[in-house]
Amino acid sequence: TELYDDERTALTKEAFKRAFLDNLLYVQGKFPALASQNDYYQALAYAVRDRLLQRWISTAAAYTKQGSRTVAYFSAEFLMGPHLGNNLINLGIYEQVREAISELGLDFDTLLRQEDEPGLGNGGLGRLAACFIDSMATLEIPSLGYGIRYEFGIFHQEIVDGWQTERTDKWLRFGNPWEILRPEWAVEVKLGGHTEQYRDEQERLRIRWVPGKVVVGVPYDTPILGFRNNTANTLRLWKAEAPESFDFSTFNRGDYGGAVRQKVWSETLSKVLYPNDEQIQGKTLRLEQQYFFVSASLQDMMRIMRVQKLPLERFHEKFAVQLNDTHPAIAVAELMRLLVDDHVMPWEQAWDITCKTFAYTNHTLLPEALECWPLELFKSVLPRHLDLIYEINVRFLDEVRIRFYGDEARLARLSLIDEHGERYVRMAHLACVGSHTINGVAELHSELLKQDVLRDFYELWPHKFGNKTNGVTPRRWMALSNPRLSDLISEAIGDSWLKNLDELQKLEPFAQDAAFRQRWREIKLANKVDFAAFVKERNGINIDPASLFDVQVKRIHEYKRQHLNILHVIALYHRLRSDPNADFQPRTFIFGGKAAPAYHMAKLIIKLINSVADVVDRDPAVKDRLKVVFLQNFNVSNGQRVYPAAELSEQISTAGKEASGTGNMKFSMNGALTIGTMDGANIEIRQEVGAENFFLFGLTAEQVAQTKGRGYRPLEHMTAELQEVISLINSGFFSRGDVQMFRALTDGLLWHDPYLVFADFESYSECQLQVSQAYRDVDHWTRMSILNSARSGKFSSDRTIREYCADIWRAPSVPVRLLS
Ligand code: 26R
Repeated sequence: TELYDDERTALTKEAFKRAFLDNLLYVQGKFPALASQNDYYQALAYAVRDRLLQRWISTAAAYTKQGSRTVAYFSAEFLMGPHLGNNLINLGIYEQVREAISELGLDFDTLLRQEDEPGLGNGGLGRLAACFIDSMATLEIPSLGYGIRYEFGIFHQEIVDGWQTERTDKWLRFGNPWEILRPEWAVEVKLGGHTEQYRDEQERLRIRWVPGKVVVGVPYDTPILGFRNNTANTLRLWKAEAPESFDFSTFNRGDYGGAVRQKVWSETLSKVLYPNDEQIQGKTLRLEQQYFFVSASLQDMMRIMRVQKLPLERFHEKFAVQLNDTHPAIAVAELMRLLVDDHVMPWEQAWDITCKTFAYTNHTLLPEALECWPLELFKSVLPRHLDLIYEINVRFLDEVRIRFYGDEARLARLSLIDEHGERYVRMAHLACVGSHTINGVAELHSELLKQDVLRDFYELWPHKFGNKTNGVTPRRWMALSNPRLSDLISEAIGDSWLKNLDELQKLEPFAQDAAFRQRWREIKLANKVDFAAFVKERNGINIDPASLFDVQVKRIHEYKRQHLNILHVIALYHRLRSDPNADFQPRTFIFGGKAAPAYHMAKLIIKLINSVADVVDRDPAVKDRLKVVFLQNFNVSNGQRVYPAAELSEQISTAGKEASGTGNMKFSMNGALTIGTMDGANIEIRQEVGAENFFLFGLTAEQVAQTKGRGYRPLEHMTAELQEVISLINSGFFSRGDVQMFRALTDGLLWHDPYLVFADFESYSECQLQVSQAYRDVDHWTRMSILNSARSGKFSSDRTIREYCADIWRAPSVPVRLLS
């Protein structure tokens, strides 16, 4: 007998239509006449899901049979973006399904847009995790993504009167067709309380953790498809719930209120994603979230070993765990606890297994982003882990003492406990000590890690350090988001580039082909027209598709210097007003990004951008030549619209501050040119595409350090034009006469600016002039654009994942055969 019913899951158009209409009735409970667009979306999603499950089961069977080595990617964030379009692309049925849906008289794009994207991440770090699990599935690497199923993801941004306001992100409101609940694999996680000694039946002295509370972690699984193979890996996200026993016992004592409070408290653990601002430092709930998902995941992995009848002594052979920043670093102590306390393994053996299991990726050099937990807080949440960390630290420092005889200062610098003033647990140090490999996310970043932030660890263990330059998945960021360009590329060089992005090189000769260049331009123009319609709908303003689309989309942060960009826009405005007949290349400046809710300066920068946008839009003197747009609620879905339409990509961080950047890669792949500093992966992009196809400006990381070393004095960099710009802002010109509104911003730039905006202003302005000139030579610009795409192969996350596999995980691929 056939295990799977072909009728139900066949990929033909007819079978698909039938499944879709069936689902409308049997899943959504609606007739076409009563169905909303969302009902149709849900019906479509379930039809696609049915077609994933066969792959998912086949993959599980193949991995179980082979007892494969498995990568566990631990991340507090997975910024997945919408699933439907991506799954259709990976299944290879996008066009077919589009036709089926339109033959049923429905608008396919409208249905795709119904999906509330799972925004379970802040920005770069969370989106990287999403690209990585896509690449692991495509490369057929057995892998599990482990994280938290936040009920509310990153907040929804709305601009009101130019200011950012936040609304909760209710992405689960209409249900989530992509996840499957696995209640049978729920686990208990302890928190708080105290520890005590006891003797077990064999009279051994042991430690018992008596928790103050217990929560249950319930796994929700989402299948992650490989691109046109049979692999469907798993993203396993934990939801926190109250243990039944707890509320029943409280209830039985007649304390209904207490039972409810217990339940409510338990569920807060997975309630909301923290936006990454400094305010999260020291938040008990944040540490509890981290421990919750890490403990649940490690217990789940031990269950898998039990099922596969593998002894725990082989944990590090079965699993390679990657720590996505220090957010999951508590895993080092938790694995020790599980092995030593629960499984009575000798310390030395447990430590050996632990160090062979973990590897740590660092994602930032910003000192304020390095996680440290006040000792008292840590102890109140994880009393047993604090003792384990002390023990790890004592043994670690013993080793250091012998290596660096008499160097007391070094011991203090390396210690897992910061003892200058209030005492803290240093999570980066725990991650370094418990990992066999430590990596940064771009060449420069990895070098700076060794020289700066992790210098003492580098001197101790140089062999642990390496680089893994980030990448992005070309499936979502080209095939799905830019179908016009992808079709042209496939027509020119075949379609295997989507699996092997280096093949884009084959486009190089086409840069010399006038007819091809013409089509390349037409596609960019069509994308710009689409985007202009979107802006009209969202912001109510008209932007000219013939103008240069200059885009900066990313989280708002002073180090990313959106204010450098807007100061330059004001300078252009000033030039146009001073000399109305000046020769001027029309430009549309597009901004987008969220500010952390408590980051006041970032919010002020948003207000300034919107204020300039408003003035410029109302001023007939600059009409059609200068436009500024702030795109609300920049997220994955909006990103998919903006990258294909961009012509100039703003990557203007202070050199040495942006660890890598990944938006920079998405732009370049889609044919935008970059104006950027020597920072993060910009350096490698420039290296790949060629210096002549990249607009470079600004101080290098070394010059930044020197400038600061000498004592940076912004006024030394003041030019006449910059003076005009600052005066205009301070005069209240952009704030209806309010001369105070932007004072905090301008004063910062004038008197104490760690990000050296003035120091780079002239170089930036000068470089922007070159951009405008280059844009006027249409053929030259198009050639540069084609070469940017053609030479972006390195920035596929497939390349990145291959390197992690070869150098860190040692995880071979396991092809999957479809069971029928
Ligand atoms: C302020 C503090 C609490 C904090 C700031 C920023 C906490 C967390 C973050 C997020 C960091 C770790 C992050 O997202 N880093 C980004 O990682 C990307 C993927 O590696 C890089 O491309 C990007 O350059 C880097 O900023």
